[in-house]
Amino acid sequence: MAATEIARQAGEGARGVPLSGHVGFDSMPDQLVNKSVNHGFCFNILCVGETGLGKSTLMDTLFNTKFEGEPTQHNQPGVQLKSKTYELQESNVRLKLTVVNTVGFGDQINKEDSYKSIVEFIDAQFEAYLQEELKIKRTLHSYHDTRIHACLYFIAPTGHSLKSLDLVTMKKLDSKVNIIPIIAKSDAISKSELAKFKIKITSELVSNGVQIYQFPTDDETVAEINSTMNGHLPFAVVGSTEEVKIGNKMVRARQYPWGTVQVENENHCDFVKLREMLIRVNMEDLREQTHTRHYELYRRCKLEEMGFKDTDPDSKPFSLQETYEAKRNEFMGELQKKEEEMRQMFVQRVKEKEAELKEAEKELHEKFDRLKKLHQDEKKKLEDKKKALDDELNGFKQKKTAAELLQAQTLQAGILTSTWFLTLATFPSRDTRRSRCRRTCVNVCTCVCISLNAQVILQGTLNLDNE
Ligand SMILES: Nc1nc2c(ncn2[C@@H]2O[C@H](COP(=O)(O)OP(=O)(O)OP(=O)(O)O)[C@@H](O)[C@H]2O)c(=O)[nH]1
Ligand SMILES: [Mg+2]
Repeated sequence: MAATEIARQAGEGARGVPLSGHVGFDSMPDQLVNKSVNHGFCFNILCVGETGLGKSTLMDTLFNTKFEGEPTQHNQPGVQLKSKTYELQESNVRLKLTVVNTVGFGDQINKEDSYKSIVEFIDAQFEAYLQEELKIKRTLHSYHDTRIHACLYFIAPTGHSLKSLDLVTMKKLDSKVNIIPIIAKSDAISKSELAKFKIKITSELVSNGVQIYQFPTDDETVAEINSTMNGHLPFAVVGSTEEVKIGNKMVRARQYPWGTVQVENENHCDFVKLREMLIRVNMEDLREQTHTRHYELYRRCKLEEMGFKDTDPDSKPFSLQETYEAKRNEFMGELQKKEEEMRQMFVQRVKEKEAELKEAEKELHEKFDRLKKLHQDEKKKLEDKKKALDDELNGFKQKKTAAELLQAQTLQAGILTSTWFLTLATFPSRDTRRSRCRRTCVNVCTCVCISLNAQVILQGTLNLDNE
């Protein structure tokens, strides 16, 4: 290579110098290959498609193995993403393959939100990678990169057109992942219908602005095959792990009463084209596109959202430190504002609470006064009642005394009368009789008087009671 050519390739600012002999850095590509082979590769495929469209069968057919894909029921409440990672080895190359399945996709009556969990899953993988990148102690060389490198979008072989669900989902995913649309179970449509179906799908994708992955044509070694294959999209595939003897060869095929569909026969379906493009020719490009295009977009949006930018308003470079300080000041300002707002709110709440408490206190005082008055009234009533009862008791006692007195006097009068009659009978002397009789008369009269007096008192008491 001429010195000028070397200088041109090295770019401006570097001077090309010719070598006088072999140095050895031409082994760099080999070193790179060896390093990559030792480290191993990882590839992540997302299969989006309705339940039972042949996703698991196609994965098994593509990698010539049996992954543990269980059939899904059609009664899922929403779309769930299930990922499984497998270690594969071919010659001395190890591949860490992750297959992500959209379980329950297209099974709900309302399919409006079906794409959401897929978008969230893809973003979550980007976020995990970004977090790893932003760590102070990064371990990206040993980090298991789970970002989706290829999304195989399974289209049902209706022969009509794309469903709204397909268009909406692909539109939501096209800026996040490399979409490769494929017509699943393509043995279900005739050759002429399939050709029309492909044209219809392509025109619908174009008219709806859905960006599907284009096999790269910038590398001249694969430019021709890739541009031819771009014209065959979407690939119409058939999957099968069943082996059938055709001639003297065992081939993977699907057998029907009317004939056999050979999976790897390019006249029967595009399975071979898909395998060539996905695995044998463009696997590295898919990985690269994921990192340089889709992840880069996610990272840029995320960092901008966080307030990071490359240039200030005057288009001068803005360092990370400056961005951090600007963001920090902004944050502190906001924090202070929030603190002040909260303080004001607290004072306001305290005032409100105080007013409420004062109101409650006032109400309590009023209630207390009312109860106190009620109690005093009640007390007065009880005292009056007690006084009346005491008076009644005193009256009763007086009546009892008078009654006892009357009873005693009546008894005494009776005794004296009996004594007088007895005296008359016992003392015959006239004088004695007269004096005794007089005394007895006085006594009787006294008794009668006392008795009458007692009766008057008693009568008076009764009258008083009646009043
Ligand atoms: N006609 C036809 N049938 C297929 C094809 N691929 C798979 N099948 C059949 O379709 C049925 C479902 O295949 P799966 O591979 O389990 O489909 P799936 O999409 O993984 O299903 P879920 O994981 O349950 O959503 C099976 O009976 C397969 O044999 C195909 O290319 N053509
Ligand atoms: Mg499956």
